Amino acid sequence: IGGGGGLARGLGGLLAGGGQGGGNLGGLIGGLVNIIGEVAAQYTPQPPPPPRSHFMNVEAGESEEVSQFRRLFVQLSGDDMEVCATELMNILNKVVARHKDLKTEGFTLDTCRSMVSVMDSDTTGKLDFEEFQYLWKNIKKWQCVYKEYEMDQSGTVGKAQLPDAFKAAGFQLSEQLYQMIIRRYADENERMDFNNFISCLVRLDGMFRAFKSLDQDGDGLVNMNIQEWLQLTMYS
Ligand SMILES: [Ca+2]
Ligand SMILES: [Ca+2]
Repeated sequence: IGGGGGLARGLGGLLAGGGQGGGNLGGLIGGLVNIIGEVAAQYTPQPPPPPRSHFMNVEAGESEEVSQFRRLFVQLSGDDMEVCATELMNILNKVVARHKDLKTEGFTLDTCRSMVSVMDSDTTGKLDFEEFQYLWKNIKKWQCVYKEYEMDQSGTVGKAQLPDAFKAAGFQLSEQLYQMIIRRYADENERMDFNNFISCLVRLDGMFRAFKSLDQDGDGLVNMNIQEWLQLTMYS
């Protein structure tokens, strides 16, 4: 988008400038502007730069923390430079295997497919660097919240801690919603382990962002048809 949009704006500016300056010189400049206009109309924008060169460009000006994370991303994402659900599952399960303090049965492929679809803003079916970075930052943040709120011996977050834990994670929900979340994400003792806690928050965050992007005037209401509703709910 960046290349095409920038170019279009650049040409737009050039044409507008020529037109204004053409007042005195009349037809000559007018003719020139028309030619530029024709050239612009025929111009086919080049395809966006390949991921690798984009990747090198960004690397030049970024902090050590980001470039470290980028090196990690390169290792994790493989040749396609994108993280698919299986790759995400392997990464997350490696991480939790190293953190024995996080009570979890591990991340399933289905959970990871859901996380990828919720995070996949450009609908490529996989996570690029930006999408993955956003997800990873959140997981890191929510891992700290989880550690803070799993208070008893079980190492899980219970129904009683859920409102405070979610508030610390950035969400304030109604009592009814907490009930629903417990029903969907907790075990029969109404406790959430780490993978359920994270997948719930990833989805909640994604759904909040989806709503906000649809609610452009910010009045808290969205208008959608069945097609849009299904696109939103079936790819999540
Ligand atoms: Ca990959
Ligand atoms: Ca994507």
